[in-house]
This record gives sequence, structure tokens and C-alpha cells, in this order.
Amino acid sequence: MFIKKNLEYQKLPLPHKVSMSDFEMMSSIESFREYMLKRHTVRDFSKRSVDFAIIKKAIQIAGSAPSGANHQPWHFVVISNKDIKKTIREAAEIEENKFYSGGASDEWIKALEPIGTNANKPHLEIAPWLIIIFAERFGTFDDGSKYKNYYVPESVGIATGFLIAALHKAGLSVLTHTPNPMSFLNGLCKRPKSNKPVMILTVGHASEDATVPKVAKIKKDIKEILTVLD
Ligand code: IYR
Repeated sequence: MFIKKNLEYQKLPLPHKVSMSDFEMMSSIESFREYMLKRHTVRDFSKRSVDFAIIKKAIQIAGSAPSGANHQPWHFVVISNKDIKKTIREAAEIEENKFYSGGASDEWIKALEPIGTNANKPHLEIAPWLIIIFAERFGTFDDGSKYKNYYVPESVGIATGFLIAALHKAGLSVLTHTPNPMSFLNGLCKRPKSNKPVMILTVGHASEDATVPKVAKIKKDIKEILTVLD
């Protein structure tokens, strides 16, 4: 991505200046809060298709996230192909079966009980899109030499947050899925060993009869998550 010899510091005037009154700030953040509170993690998807153009725009938004040294240490593989989705479902369910039948600690299984998850992952086939998020441990200059990436998990986490928010803005539902181990995804997605599969996002429309676990809607009170030092 980068050209080694062009890496000196140059500055630009801030491209977009936003200036809001206190009132506008409050009304803007309040409407965003209300919008984000309408996002729910969904496990029941409909077969309704979603245009690739929507997915592509969401990935562009994810790609605009801040990252360590602006190295953008992420790669997204988007899949709508039925056969590949089936392969991913089968591979993920093999791992999940191991997890749910003894691989995970009792404490972990107990923690998941109120969420109602199990080893069956039909959504990986039903939903129109899967987005596989890869973290790039290092990048490659145009001349083929390698450079190290920094704060990779943090950067990929921020980009994933942008992506989930963007998909929500398009009216889509998302389920994060982290089968473990996920190395089978490298071969399937033709990504090099330097790319670590981090997460599968199932993306589509929620089904008519979709439900969410009651417990998932209990969020910590602001007093619990915020400390003010003034
Ligand atoms: N990967 C498993 C288990 C799982 C783990 C956590 I932590 C969750 O929040 C949900 C599920 C699965 O997808 O079922």
C-alpha cells in the first residue's frame, strides 16, 4: 500500500470542519443514541438478498477507521456464494460441537446459557452475506519488503465497530461469530498466513419471527461504566 520513499510528514488543513451549537450537539448525539439503541444482535435471519453495493459501502466505512500508524491492518472477505457459506457452516459447526460438548469450561457454558446459543449455526447459510474479518500482522511495501503493523487487535476492533454501525445504518442485522480455531478460513478465503481470521459477521435482514435473548437488552447503568474526574 505505502511507497517506502514517500513516508515523510506533510500536513493538510482539516478537511471537514463541523461546528455545532451546544443544542445541536445534544440533539445530534441524542438521535444517534436512539438509533444505536435500535441495534440488536440477531441470530434469526431471512433469506432476503442484499445488494453487494450496500456491503461494499459498509466496508469503505470500516476502512475509514483510525488505526496504528494508519497502517489499516485489516482485510475483509465478503461471501455470498452458497457452497462456500455451506462449507463455512460445516467447518464452524465441527468446532462449535467440540466447544459445546466439553471443550469449553463449565463456567463459560453457564455464562452462555442466558444467551441461548448452541453448536447449530444455520444463519451462516441462510443470511445473504458473510464478512470474514482478517487482521494483518504485517503489510507489504510496493517493492515487496515487509513492514510491521501496530496495535492490530485494537485497530481491527475499531474498524469492526464502524462496520457494525454502518450495516445497522443500512437497516441490516449482524451477528458476530468467532469459531475457534478459525485457521480453516485462511485457505477458504485465500488469505496469506500473515492474516489472522478474527471474526465472521453474518449479515442480512432479520427474519419476521426473529427474537433476541432478554438478557442481551440489560445494559450496565452509566454509573457502572463511567468515572468522571473533574
Ligand atoms: N463461539 C461460540 C460460543 C460463544 C461464545 C461467546 I463469549 C458468545 O458471546 C457467544 C457464543 C458460538 O458462536 O456459539
